[in-house]
This record gives sequence, structure tokens and C-alpha cells, in this order.
Amino acid sequence: MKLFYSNNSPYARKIRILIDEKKVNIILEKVVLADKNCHINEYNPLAKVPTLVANDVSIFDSPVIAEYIDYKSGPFYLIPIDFDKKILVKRWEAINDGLCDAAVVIMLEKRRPTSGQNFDVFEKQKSKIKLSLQWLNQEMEGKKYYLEDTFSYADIAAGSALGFVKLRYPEIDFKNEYLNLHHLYELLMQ
Ligand SMILES: N[C@@H](CCC(=O)N[C@@H](CS)C(=O)NCC(=O)O)C(=O)O
Repeated sequence: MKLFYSNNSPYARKIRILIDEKKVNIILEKVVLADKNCHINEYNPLAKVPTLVANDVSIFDSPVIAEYIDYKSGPFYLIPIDFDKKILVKRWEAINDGLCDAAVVIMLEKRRPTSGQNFDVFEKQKSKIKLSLQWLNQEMEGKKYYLEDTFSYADIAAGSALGFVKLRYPEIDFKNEYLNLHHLYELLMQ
């Protein structure tokens, strides 16, 4: 199996951490998306990372790759088998991925010439980031890890998303504004 990833992609980082935690033997191939010779579209028509190739089949996007890797590499699972618990984890992943989506939109808008930048885009995406962080912080109230105080894929998704938000927006004061997320992040970094 081979995973195509790029350095700063939070979606790919999520998968790389999962691979590490599950000790799965997967070849990692770094791609540079901006490179004209980048051949990721041979494996994924959307030309996005992460993309996993397993038994000559391309698998995407990151939530699907995660399910595949976790399911294929028992005997312990980081995505619960129990349906209701699994939905909680997948919902949590969706918000964390959405957080990254909003941060990426802002990042791309900032790269446009200043005269062409749309203020409304910044406001709309910033609001999504703020509301998502508030929601995640609230969900973590009184918890060590997200699901039943046990490390799971939900925590990997949060760690990757929070790391990306922290990288792009170092001005966000997690300790004062989102204390539960601050604690979770500190724990995960250990
Ligand atoms: N929903 C996708 C998002 C993947 C994604 O957008 N990856 C970015 C890198 S962070 C990418 O490949 N962008 C290239 C492009 O959109 O052309 C997933 O979870 O895998």
C-alpha cells in the first residue's frame, strides 16, 4: 500500500498519525501539489491528498482512507465498531475537517492580490472557525479524550485540525478561549 501526502495537509497528517498508531506497513510518498510534474491525478481525479493506493485501487478521501486502514489492521480499532459510537466519531471528524476546510479557504483568499480579496469570504470562514472551536470545546467539557475517555480516531482528527489552525492562526489564544481544546492538544502532543 502507498499513501500520497503533502507536508502541511492536515487531512493527510490525520492518516499518517493513524498509520503510526496502528503500526501499519504503508509506503509514504510525499507530493508537492504546486509542482507541474505532480502526478497525483493519475490516482485521484480530484488531484488531492491524501490518496491511498491499495491492491491497485485508489482510495479517497481521508475519512474513507481512515475507515479502510483501521478496519484492515485489527485486532484493536480506533474507529469504534459500535454504530452509534462510530457516528459520534465520524461527526466529530466532520467538524474537525470542516475547520480545516475553512482555514484553507482563508489561506487561499489571502494569496490573491489584495485588491481582489473578498472581505465577506474572510468573515464567513472566520465565523465557521470560531463556532466550530466553540462547539468542539463544549463537547470536550469534563473529558480527557473525546470518546469515553479513551484515545480514538476522534482525537487524531482533532489533533490534526487543531495543529493546522494553530499553524495558520497563531494569534488564537486557546488557553483563554478554548481551555478544553488546549488541554486536549497538550495531551495529544505528549
Ligand atoms: N476532504 C478531503 C480534503 C483533501 C484536500 O483538500 N487536500 C488538499 C491538501 S490540504 C489538496 O489536496 N488540495 C489540492 C486541490 O484542491 O487541488 C479529505 O479529507 O481528504
